[in-house]
Order: sequence, then structure tokens, then C-alpha cells
Amino acid sequence: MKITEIHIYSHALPVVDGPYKIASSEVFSLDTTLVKIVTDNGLVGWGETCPVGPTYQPHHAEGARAALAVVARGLIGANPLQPVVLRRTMDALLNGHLYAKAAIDIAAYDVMGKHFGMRVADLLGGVVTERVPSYYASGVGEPDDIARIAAERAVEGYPRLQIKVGGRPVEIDIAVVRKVWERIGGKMRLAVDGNRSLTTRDTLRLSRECPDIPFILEQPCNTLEEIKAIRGQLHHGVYIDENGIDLSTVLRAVGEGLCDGFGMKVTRIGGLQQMAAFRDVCEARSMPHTCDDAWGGDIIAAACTHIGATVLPRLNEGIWLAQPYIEHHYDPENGVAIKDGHIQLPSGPGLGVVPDESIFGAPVGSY
Ligand code: 0XW
Ligand code: MG
Repeated sequence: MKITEIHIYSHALPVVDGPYKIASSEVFSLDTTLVKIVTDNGLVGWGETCPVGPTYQPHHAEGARAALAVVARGLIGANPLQPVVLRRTMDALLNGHLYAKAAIDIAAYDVMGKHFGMRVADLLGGVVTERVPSYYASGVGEPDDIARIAAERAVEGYPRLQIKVGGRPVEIDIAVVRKVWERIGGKMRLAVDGNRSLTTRDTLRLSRECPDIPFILEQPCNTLEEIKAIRGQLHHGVYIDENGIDLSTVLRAVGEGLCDGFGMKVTRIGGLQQMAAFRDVCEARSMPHTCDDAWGGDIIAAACTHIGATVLPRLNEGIWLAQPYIEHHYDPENGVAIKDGHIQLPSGPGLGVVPDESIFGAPVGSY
């Protein structure tokens, strides 16, 4: 099979009840990039990549499209059934930019699933659950508001809550964490995500002043070096998110014992093929992890859910979706959604999501 056409689309996703506030930024609307690949036997596959603004990671929407423009022409004639060869072909055309290449990888898995009549989760190793656990991420907020949101999400059935902190005096963050714990206790597993914003001093304080609360600290500081410097003094486990930029860095973090788990993004690590390798490394060292992305609509939601459905339940920290912040589904029938804190794995072949492409308008690039 050969790729005969690649089309790139840009689409605005306004944030419902926005802005969404994390330590580094407030976002009101996200610019997502969709990729459609067409094959010589008439199959169509979709991919997506959507940075949550330009400061969360060194990724941005226009950057994704510029990178895709560099690789797309060289992929005409490539075989979408060979994701490893496809990745090497892209690496030979452009160094880095994994978050852009990931959209091609996801589209190739969609084609592959349609070709073999299989779901992407089965191509990635096999489904362990049709009802994939999600988790809720609060924005950065005041103690009473976040405690109320936590109580509501616990009732809804979310197994896990991620409390966003940072970008303000650490005393407020400590008060938020304490209020949430008073309100929900052990009803949900807890992560406290600094999104790189905390100093080592404030991270130590947060941990020392909450030794009785069983949360994990997600990406508290900006660099692995800062985390390494204080890790031995913390009362809490540490997960790496933004610093987990590729498989090699994941191997370093695991090998040097820098963390106890990961918040992982499908696009940051380069797509589903690399995500499956990441999942297997984590399983080999009993590292819990998420299977998320930074933002995006039904295509990225489906990709995250398919890989999430293959993760060993005891290591699965959940699949975060932007869906609660997005007004519409690309696929009105099979759109991916969180219900009772869980996501039903799509049942159709490939990603199981067929977007109504008329909502994306004309492609911004065609190859
Ligand atoms: C909660 N998320 C998965 C969504 C936002 O884009 C940030 C991210 C994280 O954990 O950092
Ligand atoms: Mg995070």
C-alpha cells in the first residue's frame, strides 16, 4: 500500500467556560492541526496534534504545520502499514519535531486498522479494558473552588484528580491541596501538577507541609536536574511530564531513578508506535503512567484511548481528554467522550472515529 495524498488542516477549538489556566499560561482557544492521508487503495486515515498554547512545551501550532510541510512531500509513496519505517523516513527528512510527526503516525495507524479490519488498540498489542479510566485536571484555582470541583468529580466516578498548582505563592497551593484532601480524602488518587513552575524550595515546602496526603508530584520543577537535586528529600513520589521529551530521556529518567512514573503525551513522544515502546519500558520497570495529550479533539482523544486501553490496569494512571472543554465532536456519532470518569473504547476499525471533514474547511496544505 502507498500513501498518495496528504492534506493538512487547521481548526480552532474554543475553550468551553474558558480560560483553562495552568501555571505557565491561560488559554482561551486552541489551534489544532489535522492530517488526512489517502492511500492508493482508497483508504483514508486521520491524525491530529494540538499543543496547549505555545509555552506549555517547546511546541506550537504553526510549528507543527511547518514541520509537516517539510516531511509530507517525502512521504508520498511510503507504506502506511510500516510505522517503524515511516518514522525512520520522517527522521531522515527532518530532525526532531516529534509532536508534528506524531500526527502522521496516528493517521497511519488509522489506515492500518481500516485495512486489516482491526481497532488501533488491537494493533498496539491488545485491549485489556473497553472502559478506559480517565482523570480530571483542575485548572489553577482557589482552595474552595478546587475542593468543590474535586467533590463533584469524585461523585461522577473519576478515579483520579490532578490538581494544578504554581505561578503564585506556594502557601495558596498548599491550602488548595489540604482543602481537597479534607473534602474528598481517599475517594480519588491525587496528583499535584506544577507544570514546571515551582522552585526546588517551594516543591520541598509543598511536600514537607503535606506529608500525610498521598499525592504524587507531577513535573514540579522546570528541569530534570532540579528534580534530581531534591528527590531524596521529598515525601512524595515524582512523575515526569514535560521533561519526558523522547524515549531516550524516558530511559534516562527510569535508569537514574529520577521518577516513580510519568504523565505522558502521545504526540510529544512521537506518536502511537513510540508510545507503545514507552508503555513497554514502563511495564518492565513497573512505572505507572498516563496516556494523554496536551489538547485536541476526537482524533487525538481516540488515539490516547486506544493506547490507554492496552496498558496494564495497575500501571494505568488514566487518559486525560480535552473533550469536556470542547463544544462539538468531529464525529457526531462516534465522538470520544468521558462518562462517569471513564471512556468507552471506540468500536469501529482504525481509530473508530470518522470526522465530518467539512467542519475543517479547506486544507492549509496538500501534497
Ligand atoms: C492535564 N494535561 C494532561 C492537560 C493540559 O494540557 C496539561 C496536561 C498536564 O498534565 O500537564
Ligand atoms: Mg502534567
